Amino acid sequence: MLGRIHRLACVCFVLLSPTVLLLAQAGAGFCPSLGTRQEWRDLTKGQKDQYISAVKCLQALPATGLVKAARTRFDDFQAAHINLTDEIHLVGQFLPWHRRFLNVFEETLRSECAFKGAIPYWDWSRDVDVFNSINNSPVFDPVTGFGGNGIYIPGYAGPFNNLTNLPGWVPGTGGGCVPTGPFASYNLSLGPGTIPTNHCLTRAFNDEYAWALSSAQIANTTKQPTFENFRIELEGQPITPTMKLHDGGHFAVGAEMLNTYSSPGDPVFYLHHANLDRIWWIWQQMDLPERLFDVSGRSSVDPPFVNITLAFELKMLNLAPLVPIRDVMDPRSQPLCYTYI
Ligand SMILES: [Cu+2]
Repeated sequence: MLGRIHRLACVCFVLLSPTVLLLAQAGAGFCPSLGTRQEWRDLTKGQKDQYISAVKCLQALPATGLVKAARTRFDDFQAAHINLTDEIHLVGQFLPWHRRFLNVFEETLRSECAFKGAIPYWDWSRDVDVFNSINNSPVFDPVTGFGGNGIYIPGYAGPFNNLTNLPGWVPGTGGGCVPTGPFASYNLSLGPGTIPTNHCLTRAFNDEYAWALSSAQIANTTKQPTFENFRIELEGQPITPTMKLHDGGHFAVGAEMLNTYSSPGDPVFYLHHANLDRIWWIWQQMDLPERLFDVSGRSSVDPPFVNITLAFELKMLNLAPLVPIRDVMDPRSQPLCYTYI
């Protein structure tokens, strides 16, 4: 019945709203219901437990063989990201690819781990606007969150000891294994970078980068007039001279999260990227007729590249079938079917 009302409402809106007309033109699939993605601290204790349990379930299921060194289904996702890293960052498909990646992760939590909810997001601005720090974030609560900082290693400069080369580098506070929370005992098999090693989950909180995650920085991002300006402003270095929302989050958490290739080894990766995806959706909704299907940007970092279009296909390797960017432009349509509150 609900579906029918929705469908009827759509028929009316086709006459009235250019947005729905665009949807109709794209042939976007109708969603019987929408998942609700919420900020971590707005979840109930029960919802938090359910999400953590589902991720732990994925970490207990065997890998499907994309990469030999991957041990679990959770590692399969990290493996796909590692293998595709050079094709999906600093390019036009950066946001669409990560939107689809989270969608497949969310669907896998549901289909293989009986998860009933949606991926939560981490709105860092709620931490840094108040504390200028991510240290006290409920996301990193040792009991109801993802565990906290890594154990302090004096002089820590990353797994390859090369972070001191980065512009504006200041030493972080942790660097070692995360001793608290639900992932303290998880044994990662992939990373750092493209190297497979057995290691614990590491973090190195760095509040020197907290400023990059403020609501003022979000506003700087959402005020961009075109997708081209928006995606560059959001993704950050090395295309921009200073840190932006995407790299700011990776730097502020540090260690596992700081590695472009292997960062999905930290379960917080998915919450960080859900927030970036939410900000993209906020930006789209500010002018839906213009922005719902607005994509652009080079297709690869190195030439020869083309300008991506809606027909550009997003690879998920053995995680999921190829889909064109067109199919991930509207979170309210198949295969995505979610909304943010
Ligand atoms: Cu990525």
